[in-house]
Amino acid sequence: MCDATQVLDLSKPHRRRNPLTDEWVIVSPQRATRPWSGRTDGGARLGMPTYDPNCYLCPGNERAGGQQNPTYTSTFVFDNDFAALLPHEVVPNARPESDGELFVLDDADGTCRVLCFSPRHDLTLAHMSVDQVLTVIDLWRDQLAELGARYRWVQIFETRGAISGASNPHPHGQIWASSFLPNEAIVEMHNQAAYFERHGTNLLVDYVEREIASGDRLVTHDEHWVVVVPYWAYWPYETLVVPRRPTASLLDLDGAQRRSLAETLGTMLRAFDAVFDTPFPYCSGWHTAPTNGAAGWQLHAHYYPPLLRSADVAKIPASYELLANDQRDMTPEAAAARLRELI
Ligand code: H2U
Ligand code: ZN
Repeated sequence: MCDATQVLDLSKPHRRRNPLTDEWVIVSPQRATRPWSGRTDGGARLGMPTYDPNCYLCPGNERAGGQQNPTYTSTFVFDNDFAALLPHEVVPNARPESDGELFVLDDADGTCRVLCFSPRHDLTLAHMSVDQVLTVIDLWRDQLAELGARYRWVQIFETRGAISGASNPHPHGQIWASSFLPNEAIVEMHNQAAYFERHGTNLLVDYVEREIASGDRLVTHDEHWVVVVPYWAYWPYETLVVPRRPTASLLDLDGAQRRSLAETLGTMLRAFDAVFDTPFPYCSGWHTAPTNGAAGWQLHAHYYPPLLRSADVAKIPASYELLANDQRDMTPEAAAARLRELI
């Protein structure tokens, strides 16, 4: 029998709970040394041109649908030519015909857009100036203001790098706005509201102040923003970017918060790139409050970078994870310490 009073040894397998989703992750630090002869992927992009005549996002070029991009000089937005969600103007609202509880149907009303962050094909957010990143933040906010007037959820996101599934290295993100709340939004809304009900404060505001006090999982912070590898991180170098004071939406950011965000994102992204000396791939996006409001909601961005042990070895969700439970090897504390070293 084990001694029930013993303190859990965090260098041995243990589980941590994600309070945003109420899901658990298994942390198995002792496995990080196991041998590896699995998949590798091509890493760095060398000799990238500033303009690529074959890029469908570069200024002046033609897109797959036959549309021509303007010769834009800052940022540029267009409706996705292969949109996953379509607005009711295109697919009229119809009464969903579910067939009992086993065949449930609903419509998928929404708008999808592509956001070009810069006319420069070879740039990344990590290497843009603070003012250039500020124009991207303004673009996110303008889009949220416009689409948020029509849709309940505005998912702003960026997929970077071929390993993460990006179709093009040109610096860009996307927006999928929908009249329905997607799964992640429902779960985070529920858990933040329940915490707010219990404590009268925002879950993530309380959480990041505890992280600043401990320092164990901090990546970078200033008076406005905090970046941490969350206690419950799943991806090897996963981060959470959170404003320190209660802020529900990207639209609530004041000028000082916006400037600090531009600086903070740059600091974090350059540390990412330094981990394996390669442009770090990731899936990332903003969780800004549902546009009709949500109690206790705190604005935040998730960064989910898949790279694990080198520029070309990514974590792939394993069978046990798909069947049973998420699991990671390196501790979140070790990942945060590594990122701090690289700032
Ligand atoms: P990703 O690299 O993040 O997949 O984004 C590229 C998006 O651009 C993708 O959703 C769209 C694709 O549908 N696209 C266009 O809208 N027009 C094009 O000419 C090519 C790609
Ligand atoms: Zn391009």
